[in-house]
Amino acid sequence: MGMTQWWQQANFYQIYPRSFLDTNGDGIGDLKGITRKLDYLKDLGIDAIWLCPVYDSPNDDNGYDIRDYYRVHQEFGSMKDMDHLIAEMNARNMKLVMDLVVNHCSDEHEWFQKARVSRDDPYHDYFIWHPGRNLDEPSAPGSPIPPEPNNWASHFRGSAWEWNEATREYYLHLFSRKQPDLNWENPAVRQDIYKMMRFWLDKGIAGFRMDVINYISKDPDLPDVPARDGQRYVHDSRYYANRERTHEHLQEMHREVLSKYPECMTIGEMHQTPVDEGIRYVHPDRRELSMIFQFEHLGIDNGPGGKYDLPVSWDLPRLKQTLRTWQEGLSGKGWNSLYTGNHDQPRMVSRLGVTDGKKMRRRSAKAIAASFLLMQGSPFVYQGEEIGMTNVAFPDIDSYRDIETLNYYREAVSNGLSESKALRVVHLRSRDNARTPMQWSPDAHGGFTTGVPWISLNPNYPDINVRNESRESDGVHTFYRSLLHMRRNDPIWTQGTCEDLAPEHPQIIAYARRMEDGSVVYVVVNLSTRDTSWDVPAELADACANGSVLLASPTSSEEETSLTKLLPMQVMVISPLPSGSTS
Ligand code: TEU
Ligand code: CA
Repeated sequence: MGMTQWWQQANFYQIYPRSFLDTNGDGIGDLKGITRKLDYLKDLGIDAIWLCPVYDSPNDDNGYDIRDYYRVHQEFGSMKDMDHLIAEMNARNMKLVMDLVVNHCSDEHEWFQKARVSRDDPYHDYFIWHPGRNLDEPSAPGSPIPPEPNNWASHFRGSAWEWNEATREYYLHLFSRKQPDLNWENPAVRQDIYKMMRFWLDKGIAGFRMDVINYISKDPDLPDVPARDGQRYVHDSRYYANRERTHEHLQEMHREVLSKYPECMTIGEMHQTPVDEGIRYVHPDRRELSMIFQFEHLGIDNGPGGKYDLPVSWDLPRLKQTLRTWQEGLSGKGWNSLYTGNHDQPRMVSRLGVTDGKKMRRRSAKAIAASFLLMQGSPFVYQGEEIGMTNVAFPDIDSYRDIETLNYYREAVSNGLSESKALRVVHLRSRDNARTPMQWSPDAHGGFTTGVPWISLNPNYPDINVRNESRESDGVHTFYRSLLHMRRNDPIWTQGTCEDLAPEHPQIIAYARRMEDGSVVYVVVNLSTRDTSWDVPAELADACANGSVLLASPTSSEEETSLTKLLPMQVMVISPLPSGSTS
């Protein structure tokens, strides 16, 4: 793969700014709050931050609907605060990765405001329009509104098309109706986006996380997708995900922008993307992206109806197979990212772990971290994971804020699901599970705000918070900190390949990270709530007898542990070298 890049060795941390830290008492996290916590992040072992959108926005989708790409939303602070944040990060040798949301913008963006008025406006062609089903020309003013052009569903429910009376056309929105999709076939759109990217890169940011970037090209025929269980609008990414044109657009973006900033990194959000397609985005010869977020491992407990279906029991061999597919598939061909959650996902500790009882919650959070974040790739820690924050179960729907959650609930109830059943699904699957404020301390509102938080805290904050999890030796924060520092201290964690040592075992994740020179480290996790035993491979038994333990949970001072009979959620990271020797 050639020389190691900074982003291959970096530990990343994702910040959802609205919920991180509020410094002026308005109940909304802000840029000053992030600056204030840089030392906290540095100490945790973080090298770079992915910051979710902080641009000016009407907040229909909490900032993923951008009104002005060149302005900081006033509720987060000012451009001065942004420059200050970047300067303070530079002073600590930390890098900032901004969210690039260019599949769509807000309907309140100047482009759309102009576009929607007249078909003759130059901005009209910045968006994707259609006069209606089977029509080539807009129908006469005053005539009935024609049916939608096709049966595509919006990700946030209902049709992906919204009628615009002024031009007698529909516009496409894969997300909310306040997020019109941009027309990437128009070169002027692309040039405006590149200009905006240069503006931010010139400010000194280190790169971009690219929101739904694999959706930017749509099939120009806009065909119906096959009907499913009598649904009026259907989800089917076939006609807008991973199209050949998307790769062409990304190569152009690389030529015109990214190649001019050789240190910069990019990571594309890639739903619906199998590994062979993933390679095409990240293979260095193709000059598209540095890495991608794949989502296959996050679907393992989805019910048959997808994300908003009740979770089903998950299967460890299947999960390992997914992880292996990506580890082996990208090996030598591109770079992986490692992560277990983000601002759209329920908390992984609530999905794969046990969250009642302090001891098992802590062990579950650590077992999950060791299972996923020690493979090959760059780890991304989502805020709160480092203290084992869990899902929340607010007692009524009015406590929820997320558009996707509220639309799901409304539709489910109107389709006849009882309110209590719909709320149960929300508890398990809502994006707000990840968006409750960061729990800093046992003080009021978890130390997040002195005012009224924009969304309530998880009521478990007096127990689960940074203060408790970092002061106690078996705290989750203590473990994450050790793990992240360990990763940074030995190039084997960056460069070593990943070999699955127990593919079929129903409870154990065990893998070896190997270098060409023969050096090796081992990761062993019992990712289950029961004791288990296994046939320890000879090389690993040897390493355990003669080498050293680099990281463990529980630690030997907490409980007696062994490698052959593993306790629930036990973690052992083992080097064949005796302690004190350097590799
Ligand atoms: O998410 C893309 C996306 O497809 C998710 O909305 C998905 O539907 C679900 O939440 C996860 O299963 C990105 C952003 O991460 C998300 O916050 C935005 O709402 C969305 O794009 C639109 O910009
Ligand atoms: Ca604030």
